[in-house]
Amino acid sequence: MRRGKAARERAPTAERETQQYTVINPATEQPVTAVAQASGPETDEAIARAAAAQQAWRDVSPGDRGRLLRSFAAEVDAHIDELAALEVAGSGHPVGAARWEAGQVRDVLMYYAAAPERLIGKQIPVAGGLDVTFAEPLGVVGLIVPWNFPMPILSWGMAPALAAGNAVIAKPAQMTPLTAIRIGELALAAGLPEHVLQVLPGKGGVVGQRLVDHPAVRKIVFTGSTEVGQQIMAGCARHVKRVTLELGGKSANIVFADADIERAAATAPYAVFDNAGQDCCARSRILVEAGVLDRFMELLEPAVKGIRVGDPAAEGTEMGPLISAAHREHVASYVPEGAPVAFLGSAPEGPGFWYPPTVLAPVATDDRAYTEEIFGPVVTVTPFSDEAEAIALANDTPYGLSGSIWTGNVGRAIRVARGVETGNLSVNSHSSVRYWTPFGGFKQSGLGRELGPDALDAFTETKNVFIATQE
Ligand code: TAP
Repeated sequence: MRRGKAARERAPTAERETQQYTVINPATEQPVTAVAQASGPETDEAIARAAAAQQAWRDVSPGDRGRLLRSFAAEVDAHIDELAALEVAGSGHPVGAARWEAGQVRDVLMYYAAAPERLIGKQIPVAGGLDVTFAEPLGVVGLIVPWNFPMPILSWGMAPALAAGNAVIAKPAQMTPLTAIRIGELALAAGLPEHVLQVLPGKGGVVGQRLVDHPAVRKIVFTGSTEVGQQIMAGCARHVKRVTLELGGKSANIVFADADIERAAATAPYAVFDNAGQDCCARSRILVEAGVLDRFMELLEPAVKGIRVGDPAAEGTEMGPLISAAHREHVASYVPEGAPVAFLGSAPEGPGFWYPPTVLAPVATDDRAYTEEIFGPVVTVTPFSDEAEAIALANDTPYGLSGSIWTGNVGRAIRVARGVETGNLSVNSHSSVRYWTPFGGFKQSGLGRELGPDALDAFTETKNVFIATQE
């Protein structure tokens, strides 16, 4: 339908009408608070403010930039319990996990607070002059953050981007904006100049899309689904905009017969049901060497049934609810009537988007529960016959984000670790994210790396300058 002149003239006002989004507590289904959603024009204004603020921020001396980031970390540290309570209410994370997540924001800020004084260039020998390189900030960086780990994922982009002298606009997920909004306030309380970090709640298709489309935003850091990540990459291509993508996963937990089977079985549930399985690193395909499958399943059952699922505000709770009713429906679609449920953990009755830890076995390798990222507490168990088959099964996915290898044989651990096409592996452990080591995916799990000593490279451009010494 064609719109008349009057309608076109009214459009800017209509677009500015403040929309509200009501955040729901996933454990109670009760509203927590309503959050104003930024419009397209408001996003443009925020980008303009960020671009202006960045000009001054890049000139703040390295020592002062580091000091301000350390103050920011101290503010976060002083508000760990408050941030954790917000994440419990707004995202349903167990309180112990939420405290750890807020602590991660502090730690990531502290780690990158040491970076401004260490943004060291090179002096390269050349004839007739001096050749030096500078690590220049990009300008305005847009962070598009998902709902599954609102605090850590925000900090992974925010801290190195700020340390390198960029201004940041962070768009939290619509469902989980509360901790990001508070972290934005803490930055100001710590003395960060206004508009150097702006948190802009709003719809992905509005605020996120505008960050992608606006030429003054020089880089996008996106974490979320592979499908939206592909659209973002295509959008960034129009401006040759820098992009880091952290996308989905379907990682394997490979258990060999020579492993400590007791420990492998006792820890396997936590490698997939942490955050109710809403974790891109979830080891959601357990591959077990056929000779120890029965023993492994015997040991896995009590471990799964022992997971403490319940009120996320209660100390000791290990697993909370899913994020929303729609997401629970999506997760449940992978366990249709007649699905091969080997055993279930517990889940509370009554309000809340609860879903019990669920183990499916045996599952055909073309079943969608085996091939697709479920992002919920559902895991499949599949036997394999030898090392080559284990590697082939682990790699039989478009994803490649994380994974675990359980074996008592060092040579095998190294061979399999080199053979599995994935960005983050752990041997006889399920650890994957440490802020001082690189994190990111192979294949359709993403592009680029976050965290670790090299993250600043993703937020700077190398400038080469030659200075003639001849008269
Ligand atoms: P996405 O739709 O990918 O959302 C992630 C972020 O992107 C959110 O902030 C979202 O905003 C924003 N977004 C959505 N459409 C956009 C667009 N066109 N332009 C710019 N930004 C946009 O993920 P989801 O719907 O939350 O979850 C869907 C599935 O993605 C999950 O089931 C899971 O499989 C996967 N997922 C993976 C991860 C990780 S860590 N890899 C994290 C979350 C989800 P809104 O909040 O407004 O939608």
